[in-house]
Amino acid sequence: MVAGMSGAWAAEPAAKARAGNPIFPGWYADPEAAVFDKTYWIYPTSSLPYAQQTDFDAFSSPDLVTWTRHPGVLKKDAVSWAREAMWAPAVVENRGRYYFFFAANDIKSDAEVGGIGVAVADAPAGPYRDLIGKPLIGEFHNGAQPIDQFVFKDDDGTWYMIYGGWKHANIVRLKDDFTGVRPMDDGTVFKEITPAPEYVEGPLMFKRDGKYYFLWSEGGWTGPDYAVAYAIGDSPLGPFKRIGKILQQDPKIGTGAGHNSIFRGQDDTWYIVYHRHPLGDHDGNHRQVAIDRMVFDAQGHILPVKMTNEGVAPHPLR
Ligand code: FUB
Repeated sequence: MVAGMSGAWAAEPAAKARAGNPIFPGWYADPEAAVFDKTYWIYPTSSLPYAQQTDFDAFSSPDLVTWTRHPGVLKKDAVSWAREAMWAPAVVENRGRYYFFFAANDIKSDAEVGGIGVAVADAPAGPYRDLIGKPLIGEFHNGAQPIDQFVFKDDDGTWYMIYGGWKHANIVRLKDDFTGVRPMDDGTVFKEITPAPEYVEGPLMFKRDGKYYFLWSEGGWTGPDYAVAYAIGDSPLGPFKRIGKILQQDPKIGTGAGHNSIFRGQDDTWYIVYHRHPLGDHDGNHRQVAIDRMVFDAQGHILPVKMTNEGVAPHPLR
């Protein structure tokens, strides 16, 4: 007899059938999706007043349904030049270490200290420490505010970073150790790839069937019209032509849906991870993280995303 059981075996707790949206409690935004060692990770912005945006939490899951919170994986104390407004992580593994790119201080001009930084740790949950002791990109180029970085490795091993607020997007090549940027073949260091006049911020890129998909956010993040649009190109350097919006508010589910990232599961199953405002809530910082399916048609176009309250079914990685 096992303590707490009388007679029959106690039933196993029922597995959670669906994630439910939002996928975890709390005000969080700008979710970065990553997979490390068959575990899903989400690194969001803490959606608080700027002065309180001084810590990042992370969340991990074996199946997209059950999430564990890892508090304070990167803290302002670990970055000497960061003051506030620490935003929009991009996290990658490189040669066995984990690199956490972030923006800090919401700089409005080159006279201010801040911009895009990079921190490093030996495990996905940190603790992360500033890598170079100063911003990686601390000034405006081509009109792009240095925020909202996204980092990806192309098939040839080149690491790229796409970034930019204030309606401009740039792409840079990163040095392999992430301590700086390096010129493109034509000598350009900061190449503008703003895909359309509607572009605002939150760029993301991935490759599928040889094509480069460029996603970004349009509208204002505090309001209901924030949305995600995309383009397809043959090179990460462009050119890109806007195809259309794939994610936007749904009066039955939520508003201000944007600043997304992507999980790719097995068998060409794709998920979009994004933030949204609860219905009827007009506080711009009240943003919550949700996951829904992202589906392609036979021509490789992304179908409009159907936002849900139920979220997605379990999808453990093999
Ligand atoms: O969360 C702060 C800012 O809001 C991000 O940098 C933008 O992309 C927007 O989501």
